[in-house]
Amino acid sequence: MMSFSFLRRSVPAFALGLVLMMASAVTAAPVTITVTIQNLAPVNGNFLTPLWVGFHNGGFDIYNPGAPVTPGVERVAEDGLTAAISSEFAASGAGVVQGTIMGPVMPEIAPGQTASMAFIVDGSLTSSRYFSYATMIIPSNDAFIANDNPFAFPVFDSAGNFLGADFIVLGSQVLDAGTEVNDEIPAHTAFFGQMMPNTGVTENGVVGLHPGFLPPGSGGILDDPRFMSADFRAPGYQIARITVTQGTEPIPEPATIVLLGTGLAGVAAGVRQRRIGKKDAAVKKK
Ligand SMILES: [Ca+2]
Ligand SMILES: [Ca+2]
Repeated sequence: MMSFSFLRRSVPAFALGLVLMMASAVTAAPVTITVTIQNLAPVNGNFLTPLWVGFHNGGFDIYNPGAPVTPGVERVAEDGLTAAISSEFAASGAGVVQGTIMGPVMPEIAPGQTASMAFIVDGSLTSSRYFSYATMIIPSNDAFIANDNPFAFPVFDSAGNFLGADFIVLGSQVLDAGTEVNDEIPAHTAFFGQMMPNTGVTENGVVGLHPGFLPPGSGGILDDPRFMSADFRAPGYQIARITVTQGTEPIPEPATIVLLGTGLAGVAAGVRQRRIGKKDAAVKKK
């Protein structure tokens, strides 16, 4: 009898616990976030291939300095192709949300151009807590940028609050995948005359900082007028700014900030809400 009354008394408490759990699940609803990449190279500088990005639990490590790359990273670094790294990401089980962000005009992202894509992620899931990226520097044999440390960019904290990211990748951080010899022969060099992917002299090397392009006068990339300013080893050379922001808008533009400061915030917020509402239905390529 005692046990029955105990049960009767504990039921409301248990039910309350359930309600609270459901309430917290509602607060941690999926949110829309936008990844934006801006090519910061000067005119006649480096282009970038479509940017691969993924959200994960910290268990997806793109590369390690001094070690050979995976086939997926080789395809990014040599040809800017992301299908293989996407498969590796999916197979890792570290995350479920990923994408490839194309340039606004052509797949490549030209100097000065900005490209972005919206994603729906649930920050309450550890599987969406960290952000990683990889893209190829073109033209090049196998130059790329990507984060070494999978925990480098927590875009949500442990409670699921959005943190975002905003960082600049410098030319001094460009990597050599160690998979293709840097001969800069046009027929071997992506975006420089190479007609087929996976062509070039195999290097059988490991990932390390890129030594830079062949010096001007040696018939390499820097001797092509289209890429005369592509020496990313030049002091202060910036490759890209990458941001992860909440909502479907990329980096706030100066005009938006002025608007917010002059009391038109309500109008701006209304416009923003409508846009978000529209894009939630089919969030993908912006
Ligand atoms: Ca690593
Ligand atoms: Ca190389």
